[in-house]
Amino acid sequence: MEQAFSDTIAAIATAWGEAGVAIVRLSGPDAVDLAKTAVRFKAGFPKPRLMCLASFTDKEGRTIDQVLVVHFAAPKSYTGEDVVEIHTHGGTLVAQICLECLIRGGARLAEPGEFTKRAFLNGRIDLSQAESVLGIIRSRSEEALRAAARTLSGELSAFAGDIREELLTLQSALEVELDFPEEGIPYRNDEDLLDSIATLRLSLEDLLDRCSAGLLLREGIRVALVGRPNVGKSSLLNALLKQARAIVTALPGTTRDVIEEVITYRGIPIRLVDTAGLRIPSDEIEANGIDRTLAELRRADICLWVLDGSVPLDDEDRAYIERLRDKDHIVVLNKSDLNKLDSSLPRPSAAEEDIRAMSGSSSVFSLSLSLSAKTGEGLDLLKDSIVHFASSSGALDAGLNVTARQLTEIRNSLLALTEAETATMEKTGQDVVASLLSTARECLERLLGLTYDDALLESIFSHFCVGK
Ligand SMILES: Nc1nc2c(ncn2[C@@H]2O[C@H](COP(=O)(O)OP(=O)(O)OP(=O)(O)O)[C@@H](O)[C@H]2O)c(=O)[nH]1
Ligand SMILES: [Mg+2]
Repeated sequence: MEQAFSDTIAAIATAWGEAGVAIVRLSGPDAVDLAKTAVRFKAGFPKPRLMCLASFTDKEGRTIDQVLVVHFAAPKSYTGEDVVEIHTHGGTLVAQICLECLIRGGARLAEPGEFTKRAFLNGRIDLSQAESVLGIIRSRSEEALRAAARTLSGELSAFAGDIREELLTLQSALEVELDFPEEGIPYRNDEDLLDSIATLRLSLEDLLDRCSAGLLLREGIRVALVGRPNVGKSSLLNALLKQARAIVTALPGTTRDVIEEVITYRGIPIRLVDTAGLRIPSDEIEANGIDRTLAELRRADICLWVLDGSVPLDDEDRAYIERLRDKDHIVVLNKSDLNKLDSSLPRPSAAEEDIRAMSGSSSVFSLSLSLSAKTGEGLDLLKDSIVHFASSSGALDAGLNVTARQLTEIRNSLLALTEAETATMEKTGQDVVASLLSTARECLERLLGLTYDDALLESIFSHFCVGK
């Protein structure tokens, strides 16, 4: 895979705006020569990996800035090529002048992600590691960052690489048998084959779980606040955000559209989605809002079914809760403060028991708790429960940060492997099984970037920023 590029690329690697330093990065065969034309060193060009003070001068030789320069000699650099970084003072003006000077000298302005693309094409990292660099840049929470770091360190590649090798071994064994049936006893009997495929399927399912968990950490746990009008969904959103984001009134049907905001709790992003209350709509706008609520309910990782806990449940409440049976959910009994004021109202614990008896099949996350959006009582418990939900899916310690593309490849690989398992069970024929194993393997090869085309690289690296 080793590739040598003849041109040298340059870009500002730091963000625009006022800052202590800005970094101009060069990579390619002329990186050192180009740096020498732009900056002057008192004691010669620095040894690799040693930072050295230098002056950056304009066309007339006047000093513009004191800079620090570091050289990473090929192949021990991010890109595998000669890399030179010039650290100027920030904001961006000096860095911009320095970059223009390097371009005049013959460097080419780097495209988005081109440094990382070179790292990949020069065999320094594989494609899944390259994509996890993007995950690190985009992480908005510590847990997501840790998941991206695990992927960058090669955990995903090692895991998927092992499964790919085993698929290859299995497929070759089957193909040998198909090509040379006269060679005697079949290499494997169907039970052995089925065992091997099932083991691989379990590994792949495990990988998919870890990657789904990683995606959860990066995108945030999607939490839909759903319920009948006036139960306090928007009040709960505002209380969790600690700001009056959504309009709250005593009139049922206040919220018409979907409102989405993110909070971070214990290092985990939680994406809160407030929705229009569910009821028979009174006009077209509300009907539209309710359609969106139902879509959000399907899309969410977990649903907060909000109830007014100060009034007894009625049949409509029961019917709604029944429908939540197969969705991960927390039943929130809001307005607990009112119960304390009026002791004649039903005790919340009684309602909780009622709900516990009704909601949740054994395969979903199901919980009920009472709280008050008004006083804030019980909010921490709610946030802890959401995080608990995330950790029960294994997200926190083992999550791997993947892109949607990578997740699709893993899903497709699993799909092909499951079909191979069925085909083996139904004795459809070893040629069909071999071809399905091959499809499963190819998905993993695209995941790892063992096979790729320009369009794929373009679609991956165009999401990067310039200078990375
Ligand atoms: N006492 C008390 N009142 C609350 C609480 N939460 C909300 N309310 C009140 O309940 C009413 C409805 O609150 P909203 O937050 O607008 O309810 P909603 O579920 O978003 O209603 P829709 O948008 O119409 O579906 C308002 O008058 C709130 O002040 C609570 O915890 N305690
Ligand atoms: Mg509302």
